[in-house]
Amino acid sequence: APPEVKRVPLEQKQIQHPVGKRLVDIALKKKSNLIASADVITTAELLKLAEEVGDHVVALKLHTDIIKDFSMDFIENLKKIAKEKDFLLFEDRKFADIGNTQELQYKEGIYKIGSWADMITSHVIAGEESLKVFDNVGVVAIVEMSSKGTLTDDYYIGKALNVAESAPNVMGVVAQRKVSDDLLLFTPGVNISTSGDNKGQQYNTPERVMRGYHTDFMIVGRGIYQSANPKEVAQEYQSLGWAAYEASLS
Ligand code: BMP
Repeated sequence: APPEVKRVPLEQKQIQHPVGKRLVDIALKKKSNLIASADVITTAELLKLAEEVGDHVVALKLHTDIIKDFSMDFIENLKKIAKEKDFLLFEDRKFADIGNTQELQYKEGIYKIGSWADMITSHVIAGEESLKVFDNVGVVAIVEMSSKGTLTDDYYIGKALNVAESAPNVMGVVAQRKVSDDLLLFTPGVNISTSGDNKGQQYNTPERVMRGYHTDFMIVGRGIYQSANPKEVAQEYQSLGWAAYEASLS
């Protein structure tokens, strides 16, 4: 068997991006590598979830375009909770267009993502220059997806990583493997009670993503927001994730 690669502890990582540094500081302070994905469709549900899981997460990931009653007042309320409970707002917009269009999608429309998000996701399919439009935010580049049959094969991942590593506003990548020493790694597709859904999602355990992939942050959606007690379950994921991270250091 090949020798085990040692993982670099979070506090020793050479993070360049200010939002990356903030995220790592929150993680070390809270002893959490958990990001909850709040894929609910009303602002009331979302604010309730934010209150319930806020103490246990480093960031709350959103898909604002699925919310029926989105408003800037809602964002103001969410920002208050984020400030009080110390977590970042992460809009999972997965931009995938030319720079000019992405800029409009980022700054304009109903959501005005650029005015409130701490972090956003973007595909890198349109090349490095397309990412320049994302200012005052931490960009998390999608280099590999969790779903069955994804087109993100080794060749794509290598090319996508080159783009991500050369763009200064990229703070991390989404992937299902250890890909980069310099960028933070985010891994969705984490669930302790099921191995997938019937729409192509594939799940791993916190143990697997922390010890096997050396991921920095695990992203949990339905495992938390569809549970009977999101607060308790978020706390459970937090403990499992942090214990697995600590175990992966030795
Ligand atoms: P769930 O844990 O309910 O399967 O949710 C996973 C979340 O992570 C969703 O919001 C999805 O959009 C996102 N995601 C993913 O599942 N796989 C990826 O490769 C990239 C993602 O952003």
